[in-house]
Amino acid sequence: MKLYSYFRSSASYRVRIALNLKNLPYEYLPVHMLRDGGEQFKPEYRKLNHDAVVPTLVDDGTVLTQSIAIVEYLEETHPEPALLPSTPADRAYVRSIALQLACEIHPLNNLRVLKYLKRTVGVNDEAKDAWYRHWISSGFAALEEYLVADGRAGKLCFGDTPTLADICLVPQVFNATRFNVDMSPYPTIQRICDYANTLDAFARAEPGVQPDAE
Ligand SMILES: N[C@@H](CCC(=O)N[C@@H](CS)C(=O)NCC(=O)O)C(=O)O
Repeated sequence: MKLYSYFRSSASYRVRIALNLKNLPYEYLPVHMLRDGGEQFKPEYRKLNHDAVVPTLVDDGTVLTQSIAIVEYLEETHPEPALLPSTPADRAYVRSIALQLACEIHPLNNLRVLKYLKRTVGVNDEAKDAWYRHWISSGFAALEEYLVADGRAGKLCFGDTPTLADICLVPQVFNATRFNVDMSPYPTIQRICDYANTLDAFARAEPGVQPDAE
């Protein structure tokens, strides 16, 4: 398998964790999101990923985009170890956490959104960073409440076994920490993330240890 990735991309980070959890070896193909105006916009890359974002996974000629769709594909093609629980209700719980992170928080802070805010709307760096922190903080507040109220969390979001929820949570916490979000109001999120990062599959997916890390 070939993974088009950028070390700091949280959507790529999700797929790296999933590949590691499933013990699937892959070739890492870096796509630098800032160099030359962004290598994701190069015509050769856009033929693979029409939305000009990372990640893209190529499995034996099959081109896959959208990190959640990629993880679900890996789950279906390599069911063990499972990244989704066994009952429909528990799967819905795990997916709801994953989608809250991937659909409600992450898109608002994507590079192209931040660029638009700065270049077109004309906000300064301070306002842009406040925007970034706002959407993470409000999303994490809701998620913290959910995790505590629901009671299915253990060492991880669903008991003690890594799932799609943790795969989405850890990269989002990485971004939060990078942008100095105060994590003290979210002790459950922080605890889960700290535990996940002790697991080899998560540690090997960390941005700082990727081949294109700067
Ligand atoms: N929903 C997409 C999001 C992909 C995405 O936004 N990737 C970011 C990096 S985390 C990207 O490539 N951004 C490029 C840009 O904003 O120009 C997924 O989960 O794969």
